[in-house]
Amino acid sequence: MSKPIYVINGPNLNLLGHREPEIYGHETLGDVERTCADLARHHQLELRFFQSNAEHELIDWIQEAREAAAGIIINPAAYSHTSIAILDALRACSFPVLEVHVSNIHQREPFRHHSHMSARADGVIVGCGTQGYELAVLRMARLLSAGR
Ligand code: CA2
Repeated sequence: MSKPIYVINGPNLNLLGHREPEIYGHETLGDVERTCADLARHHQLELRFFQSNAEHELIDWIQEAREAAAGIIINPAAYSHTSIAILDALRACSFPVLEVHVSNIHQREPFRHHSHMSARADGVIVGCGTQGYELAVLRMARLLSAGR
């Protein structure tokens, strides 16, 4: 049995679809999980979805993924802009890491323009709405089938 892809979501993403739809759209994280799980299945991939508001939980899941997963898709949310600890955890992973942001962080406040995670990510998907997660699943399927 091949290893799953960990899809790790940071603080406040549990509010997706419930608040600020003009920025983040109407889909909930549950909707995203269902759509991506179906898409992943078509590509013979299995997903495990996670969300936490706590930085240490995100780090624990990344460390768990080093042994248990074939890759990580991560939206670290606001920790993207602040957390060297999450960057360090991702740097300890030797499989593909894809970073997703629902909104276009480059069109928003200057403090959102830089993500520490992008220094490690093998790809970054920004401003494609919640479809960004689907694009990341497709890219992960391609990277894994190419053996990268
Ligand atoms: O665009 C993204 O995906 C972000 O990672 C989302 C983060 C934000 O801090 C980043 O700068 C960009 C915020 C996630 C919070 O999501 C909410 C959803 C609905 C209502 C309130 C917050």
